[in-house]
Amino acid sequence: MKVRIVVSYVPRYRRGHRFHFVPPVTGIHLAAITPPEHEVELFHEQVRPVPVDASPDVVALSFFSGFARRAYALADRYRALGVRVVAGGPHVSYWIEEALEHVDVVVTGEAEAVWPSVLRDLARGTQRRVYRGEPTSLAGLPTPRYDLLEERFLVPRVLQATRGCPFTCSFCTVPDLNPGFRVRPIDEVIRDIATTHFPRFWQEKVAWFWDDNLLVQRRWAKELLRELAGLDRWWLTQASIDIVKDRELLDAMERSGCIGIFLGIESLDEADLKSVDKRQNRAREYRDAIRKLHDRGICVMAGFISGFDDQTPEVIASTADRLNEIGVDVPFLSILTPFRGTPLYDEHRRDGRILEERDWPHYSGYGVAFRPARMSPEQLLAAHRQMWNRAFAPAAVLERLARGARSLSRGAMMLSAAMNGFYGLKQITGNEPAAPPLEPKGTIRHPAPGDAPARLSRLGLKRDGVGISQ
Ligand code: B12
Ligand code: SF4
Repeated sequence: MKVRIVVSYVPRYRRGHRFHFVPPVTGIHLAAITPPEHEVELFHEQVRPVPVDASPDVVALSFFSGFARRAYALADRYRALGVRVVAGGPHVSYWIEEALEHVDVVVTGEAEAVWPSVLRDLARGTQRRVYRGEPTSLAGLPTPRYDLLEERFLVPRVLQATRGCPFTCSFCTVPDLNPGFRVRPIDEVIRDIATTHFPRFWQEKVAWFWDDNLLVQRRWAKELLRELAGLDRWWLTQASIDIVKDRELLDAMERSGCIGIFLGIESLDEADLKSVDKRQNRAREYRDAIRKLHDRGICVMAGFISGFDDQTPEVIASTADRLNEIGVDVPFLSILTPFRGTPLYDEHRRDGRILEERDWPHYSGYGVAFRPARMSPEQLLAAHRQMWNRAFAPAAVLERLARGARSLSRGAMMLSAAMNGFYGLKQITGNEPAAPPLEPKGTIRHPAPGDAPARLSRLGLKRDGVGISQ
């Protein structure tokens, strides 16, 4: 069969992006695990329009909640042409019934164990409507199909080396979606990084791990870093802030070419962190933690969330200055979003705080889909935009770059300059995060409170307070 994989996307800025740094790993991974008897093509809607024609036998759609309406519209058009559509990913894993109104087959959870049989059944015309992908071992996974990537992605070597996270932040679907913590065999990760795939030197040089929390298992991580050190690469990933307690790990990160770490800092206030069960963070230790990474020349990218219950519009706007004070090199500023599959969703649903009239575009990370405690949804949106504009104003960007020039390694400085330049340019040209449209909207049928069976319990797993156990 001819399988067209489509990764849906909706621009989240008023005038979209001109540059596209990094692709998702989802599409190239799904293409790699597609059995060879099928012909695969791949489209990232982020960088080029997706053709809607009847040439593929099957369209495989992947999307986040914020892009669901767009993906469904695409699915409807393909189905009108008689093309069968399969959907997977973090949205449909929790919204099966909704997705089945637009697609033929839904794959929930992780695809590895079921994808070949989904395709086999489709080829025979005996497909089921729902396949439940359970977490499996990460050993033996193929190298992502980098050859299928569009050239417009500047840093194409993305990969995943681990899955899952031992923490339980209440706004995050990872503990439920990817339970436990699993690692790939190190030689297979190194194979994916060591092999030559790309035409430009920096594309060979940089490896971007799209992991949930790469460095959790310290022994495995240190061994991986030892191997990486021999490759003369630069690498980046997401990690939890507790890594700074392990000096040996930090040194190994520096030696192995780490140029950037994304930390989910989320808030500068302890009460906010406590309210979302972010127990690994200590606001008073941020400055010191960031200094330890700077001492090794590593660029600190940090996620901040607006919309915690204790926050006021003033607190949110002032965060823009406070994040520079603690030393963050590149801020990523989003709005709290109650995704189904998280404890936050269940709480907000129970307390009647979900804004049911707000459709999926409000779940893109830059919209407000719930009733904040101490301000209106409109005030939260406005405060977030104010913070974003302050954080990427020329003075704030220059302050970060000047500090970076003193503390960051060459690769880390290039990363910081590229990211700050990218967002700074958006700020001065008024290309800020777009406000999601209030109309037209679809209908989200939220389940009755308490009627949101978490994947975790279906899998016979439970949260034990520090992580996930059987
Ligand atoms: C890497 C990552 C990013 C990267 C890359 C984004 C991208 N487009 O891929 C960055 C940092 C840019 C990012 C940004 C955002 N992210 Co993000 N991200 C992740 C993360 C940590 C890993 C995703 C990943 O690549 N995994 C590895 C690949 C191989 O696995 P996978 O994508 O899950 O795909 C597997 C299955 O889902 C399934 N599958 C997926 N699609 C399909 C399709 C078909 C047809 C089939 C059969 C199977 C299938 O099979 C795959 C193999 O098992 C996840 C957490 C997680 N564990 O899912 C969050 C996550 C996906 N992100 C999330 C969010 C909310 C965002 C943001 C909106 C955050 C924000 N506030 O701005 C933005 C959106 C930006 C954008 N442009 O898309 C949410 C999505 C929740 C939801 N219901 O939508 C997640 C789940 C984290 C969370 N908060 O819970 N993110
Ligand atoms: S540390 Fe990050 S990946 Fe882990 S549960 Fe919290 S937000 Fe999710």
